[in-house]
Amino acid sequence: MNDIGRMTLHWSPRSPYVRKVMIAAHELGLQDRIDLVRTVVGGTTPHPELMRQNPLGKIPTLVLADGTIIYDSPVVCEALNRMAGGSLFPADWAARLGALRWQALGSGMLDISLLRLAERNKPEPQRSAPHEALWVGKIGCCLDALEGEAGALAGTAFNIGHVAIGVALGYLDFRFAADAWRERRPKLAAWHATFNARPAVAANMPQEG
Ligand SMILES: N[C@@H](CCC(=O)N[C@@H](CS)C(=O)NCC(=O)O)C(=O)O
Repeated sequence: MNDIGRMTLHWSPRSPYVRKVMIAAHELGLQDRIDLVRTVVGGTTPHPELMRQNPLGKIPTLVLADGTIIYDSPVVCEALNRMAGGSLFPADWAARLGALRWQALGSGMLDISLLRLAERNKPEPQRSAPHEALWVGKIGCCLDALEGEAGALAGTAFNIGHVAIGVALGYLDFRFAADAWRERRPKLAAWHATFNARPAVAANMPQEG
């Protein structure tokens, strides 16, 4: 690990995708190798400086010690895992496929939640009730599927899928607490409590600001 040097992460305490990366870095013992740069994105204001490094203008964007720039959160997490020789991305193909599917499910839930948040922030007359209903229905469907997989989540070695799903559920708590997703999903709620108890997770709770 000695040749990793110092890395720079475009960071925000509000971004759930950044939170994925921060939790992965802590799980892998790399958090002290990363300098955080508070980077404000979103809305309609472009960020030319960030876009020179990542033309998508999105965070997380990680700059390695040698200047190599990597994004998005799945790629950054896999790169960190490889640097640390970790097991967040299992070597065994079947285990890896399961971890990647859970990661996709968690990331997809975040994608929907961010669309929903943007819609909620629009003036009332511009909001689309059919979209809100579609997104609420999809998130409900994901939660019900995860309630059915809670035993597998609890019984599988901790991997990037757990990080993504735990962060997606945490984002519902952060932005959509009124949804009360734990109602009717006791097994998933119990698994999420074990997730929140991990030091890497507790050290990286979402925050305004
Ligand atoms: N698929 C990307 C999504 C990253 C993303 O959308 N980040 C948001 C912040 S939470 C962002 O940068 N939004 C700015 C924009 O879309 O212009 C990932 O997993 O890293």
